[in-house]
Amino acid sequence: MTEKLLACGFRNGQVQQLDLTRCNIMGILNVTPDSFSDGGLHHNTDAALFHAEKMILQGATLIDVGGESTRPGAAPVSLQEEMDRVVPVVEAIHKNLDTIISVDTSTAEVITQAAAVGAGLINDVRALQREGALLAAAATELPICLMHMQGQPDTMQQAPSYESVVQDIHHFLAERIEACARVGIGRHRLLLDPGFGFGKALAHNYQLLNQLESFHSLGLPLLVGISRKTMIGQVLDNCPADQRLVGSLAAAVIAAMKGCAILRVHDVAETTDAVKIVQATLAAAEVSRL
Ligand code: 7PM
Repeated sequence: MTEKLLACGFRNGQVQQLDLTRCNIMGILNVTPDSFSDGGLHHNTDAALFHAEKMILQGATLIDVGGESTRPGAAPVSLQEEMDRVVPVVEAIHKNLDTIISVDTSTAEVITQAAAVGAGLINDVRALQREGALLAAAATELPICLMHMQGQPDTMQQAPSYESVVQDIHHFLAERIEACARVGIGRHRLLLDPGFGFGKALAHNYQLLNQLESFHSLGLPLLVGISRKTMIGQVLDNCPADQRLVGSLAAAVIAAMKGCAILRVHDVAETTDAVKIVQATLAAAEVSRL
């Protein structure tokens, strides 16, 4: 079974603990110039710090810093560029704000450098499959989120195809848990994410959301990112990203009801309120069993 607390690095000599018995909010902090939902507003460190502080005040217990745009059709980013975007922001947040910093990267060097300046969790959409990433992540001793993606960001939405999307992703994640074990990354350090929108057609995404609880059989905490994604827009008359708040909250409530430990979202204040209602509902079931 899942442990209660996840150790996410240190801050001022203290272990930073993440409570896995509740649904935590991870606020998205994009530091790409082409970030699809915030227009790259946080490209300089002060603006990034300001937005991170706002999300913490709104209820985020983690901040996910990402410097590589993985939106469908996105061009790859050079190592130096990703490093220059991500590392100063991680360092500034670590020095100034009391939060757990997640770093959204697949790059070994970024994993190492981000950990050295205060990252508390590695969030890899490629599940440590890039050259050197497994060993770099192992050495940090930090927790790692293993996400499923079919294909690569530039082409992944062209023809997503599965035998059974739920079973295929179970199989993939189980294989990556094994790969982690082989380099000494224990299960206690892992979180799993089915990767909504990453090489999935509309039906695949909703099958995954429908069957989300099936991933509990892998015995690890779940992280889910659905906020403002195309799968919301497609059900709502193809509305643009800035009109997907209500749909995103509905999806967040479904995922929280199904026991996910971390929700990765843009709209922190709104999602925090929605999840409080879920928590009250889930807690009531426990009370009635007494
Ligand atoms: C399409 C796909 C557009 C993905 C934008 C995105 C996730 C993530 C991202 C996720 C984890 C976005 C992204 N999505 N990390 N990074 N899980 N663990 O919505 O679903 O910002 S990038």
